[in-house]
Amino acid sequence: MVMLVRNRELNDALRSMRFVEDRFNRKFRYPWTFLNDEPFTQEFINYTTGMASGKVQYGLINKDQWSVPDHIDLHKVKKNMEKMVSKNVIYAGSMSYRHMCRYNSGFFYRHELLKNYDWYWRVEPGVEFFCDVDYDPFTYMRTHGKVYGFVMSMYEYLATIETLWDSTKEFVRQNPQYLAADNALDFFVDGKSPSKQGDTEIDGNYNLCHFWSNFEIASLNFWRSPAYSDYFNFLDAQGGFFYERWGDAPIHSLAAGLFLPKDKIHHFGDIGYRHLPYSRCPQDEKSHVSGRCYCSRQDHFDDDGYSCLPRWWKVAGQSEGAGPRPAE
Ligand SMILES: Nc1nc2c(ncn2[C@@H]2O[C@H](COP(=O)(O)OP(=O)(O)O)[C@@H](O)[C@H]2O)c(=O)[nH]1
Ligand SMILES: [Mg+2]
Repeated sequence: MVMLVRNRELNDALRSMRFVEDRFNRKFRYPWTFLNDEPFTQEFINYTTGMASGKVQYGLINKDQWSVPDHIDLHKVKKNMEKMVSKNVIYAGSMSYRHMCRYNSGFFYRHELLKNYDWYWRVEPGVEFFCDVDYDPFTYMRTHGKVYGFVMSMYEYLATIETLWDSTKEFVRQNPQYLAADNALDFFVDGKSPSKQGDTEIDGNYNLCHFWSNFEIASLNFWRSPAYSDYFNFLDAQGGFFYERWGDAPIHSLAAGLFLPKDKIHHFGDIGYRHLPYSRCPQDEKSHVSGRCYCSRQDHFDDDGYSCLPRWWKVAGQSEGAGPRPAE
């Protein structure tokens, strides 16, 4: 269980932990890893240690992974930030948000404390889990050959990633070997027919669909792979983390969708989840009559107009709804 978090978010961190522990982890006792760009306070450590059912570890982020690289033109960053602020783009004026997105994109999986792990579940402060998870999702991922797991999917704000798609296309042009056969390009580009083995280029316009990365259950080794490392380094050299405000969500999503066969991406249809302003609640009767879930079925982001999940169901060839509940 991995949480990147600030000291002042202690209460929200405890709230997320309470949900995760009650719904899942008290049976499994997976260790928690907390990461921060500043040292954790003793209070933060004491309270989160108390809430955890398993081991806890606290990591400080290296300064050089949370600072502006030398090749970035700070004058241009400032000018672009002001432009984005005037357009009311969310988090447009925040430098720390940019560091956070870059860290989640390119560094967390290389942290010393995660060195011995293959899998992680990303938990953010202030989220809620509505349903018991009474099987081990890590085991599910491993035994079913899955690499990336998500719960919600939606459109990104174009103003935050204006050149991300062009950069991604350029990266794939230069590195066609990384484009997976049977990738999920048709999730990102409308009207695209499913890509076939032997396709070495991607084209079309990005529809902004991505997996919401505040929840992720995924393989750390995918981010450590040559394909993703090269992709991150390429993007970092473009400077879009600072000149724009590239988020880790579209970057993780594009990488998973292009460098993996789509059947390695898993939608956790059985997980009830809230990260404001959205929540989703499994719709199948069984999840409710069994008492497994406590949530309102009106909290149904999946087929909201802003959700990309209907596209995912089509791309993945899955029927809509709560999705199959993994066998225990
Ligand atoms: N240590 C640290 N964590 C941060 C910082 N900014 C954001 N985070 C964490 O990064 C994640 C995303 O930030 P959040 O404020 O939830 O952004 P949002 O979900 O996109 O609205 C959360 O886990 C935050 O606790 C920061 O400056 N320092
Ligand atoms: Mg958040």
